Amino acid sequence: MPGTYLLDYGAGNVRSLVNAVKKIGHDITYVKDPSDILKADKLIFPGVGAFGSALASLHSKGYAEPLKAYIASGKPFMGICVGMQSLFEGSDESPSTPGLGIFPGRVALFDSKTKAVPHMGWNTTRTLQGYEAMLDNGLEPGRAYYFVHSYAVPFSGKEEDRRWVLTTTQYGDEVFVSSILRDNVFATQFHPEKSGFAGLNILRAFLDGGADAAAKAQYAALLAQDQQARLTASPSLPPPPPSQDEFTKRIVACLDVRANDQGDLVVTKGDQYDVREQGNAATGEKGDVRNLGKPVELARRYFEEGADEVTFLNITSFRNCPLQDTPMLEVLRQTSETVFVPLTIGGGIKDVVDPDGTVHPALEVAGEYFRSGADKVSIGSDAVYAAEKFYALGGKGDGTSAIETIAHAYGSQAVVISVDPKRVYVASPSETAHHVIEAQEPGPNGEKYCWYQCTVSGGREGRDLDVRQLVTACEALGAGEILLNSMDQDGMKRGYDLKLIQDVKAAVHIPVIASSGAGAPAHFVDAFQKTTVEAALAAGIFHRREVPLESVKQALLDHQIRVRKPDA
Ligand code: 1PR
Repeated sequence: MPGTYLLDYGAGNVRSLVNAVKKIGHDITYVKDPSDILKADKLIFPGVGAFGSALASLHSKGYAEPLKAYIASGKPFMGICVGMQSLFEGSDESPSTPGLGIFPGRVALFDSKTKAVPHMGWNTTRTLQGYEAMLDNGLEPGRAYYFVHSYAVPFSGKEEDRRWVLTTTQYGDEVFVSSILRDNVFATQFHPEKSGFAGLNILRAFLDGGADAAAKAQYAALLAQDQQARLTASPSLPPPPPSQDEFTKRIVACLDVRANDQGDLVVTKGDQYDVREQGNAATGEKGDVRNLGKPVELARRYFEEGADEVTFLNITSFRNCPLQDTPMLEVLRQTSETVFVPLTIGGGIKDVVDPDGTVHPALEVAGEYFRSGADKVSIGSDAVYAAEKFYALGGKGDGTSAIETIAHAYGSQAVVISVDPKRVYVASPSETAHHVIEAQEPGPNGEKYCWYQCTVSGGREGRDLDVRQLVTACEALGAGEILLNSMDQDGMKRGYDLKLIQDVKAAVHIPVIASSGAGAPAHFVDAFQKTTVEAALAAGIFHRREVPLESVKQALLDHQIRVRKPDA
């Protein structure tokens, strides 16, 4: 059957892409057999995961040769992320695996000495082929798109490369190829399906065979206004405009989810992890679980209000939860129909045991979540146990932890570590063997120092492991990002624990999300001005509509902190 086909080799979240295509009114069929590839009128190859496993799957499923033949036939092709990288000659990620070799050059690892790697977040693009080519493919100058990758094709700056490099992007001190366009082949390093409405425009242009009238009118307006636009639109391929790092800070909306006493799944929010209403002080009885809304509806609201990412934490999943009963799978499926920014799911990413004794390894659990629409999984308790084992083995993994198995199969960028630390105050650093810092606030007895104890089971149990030990072990095991909570600041609206955040930032090269304690836009400004954190998360103030997301972004823009502008 002719039509648009999706080349999926089972390496991650393609549900979002399918949902994005449906959202803009098109159908898409999965390639099930190599012969389907040549039947397609249009083909999308959304590579997820690692270069080596993507190429190995293409070959083992017999897709590689039909894919090359399809591209040679001149029919429209769109590659995304590893789907773009696969078109090159090879990648440092898997040096012995040849790429398809349709474009010259190799994919290389970003340098993490000067910036966090993966490059995870929103960044803009600069065109080399002119605004018209950009707009024809649904890209808009100045718009930010969502990237998540550790490897990229460096931009050589050679004159001939400009004939296939549609846009470049700068991350820190490196300029790389962020989209390519030559004849029927269009591919992006970023994820259009995760880039909000701006990304949907790209998919629409590909599926409709060009930009719509509104985009063309915008192009004409740009040309009229902008000298630079006139230059870059010239067919003589002038030098690209000077590149600039326009990577933005991310604002993450977090939804803590659990069943209330009536058995309904609700978004809740605690103060210092206590999610129940004040009960009866006389009897000491606790109140109900706080109910701040429905997960799918709230996630959609945050997407529409401009959240750069949405995170769900299933906060009671330390109680064993049989895989098929996991209500979060359905929450994700429904959310991914309306939310087109990255979705993270946390809680219960570990080996789970069904009532009949069947064990589902963490990798299988994570796979269910990815197939249901998650882009990243967040690991809490199990990461603490993995770090303890890492040190027991003398500072190495044994390949069996959830972090290692999931990162190996889906890539480090898909593995977030959710840290639930609690301050332990000490009068002097010599009182403990743990890594001590000067406390942001003095302890109850005037102690000036503290260490941060890792906890498991939603903060119910403290372990003999400090946060620095945890994050460095998890990074070594393959984690791609840290979600750094604070049990002391959670829900208190006094601002983030900036000392803790900068201490963790200094210990790792992967991105860190500041979490817990945001009470006002100024707290986000502090997080980005006083630490080098990549993202800041909040929950309570957004759920209660005390601080609109828009005012957080405006406050950051007012302080010259780059953020993604509201999307529509
Ligand atoms: O251990 O892998 O099953 O994961 C459990 C997950 O559930 C962990 O990510 C853990 O952080 C989370 N969790 C468990 N219990 C609670 C609780 O609150 N009782 N929530 C909990 C943690 C922290 C936040 C919160 C920020 C921002 N919530 O992520 O959203 O502190 O809040 P604020 O802006 O209102 O201050 P596993």
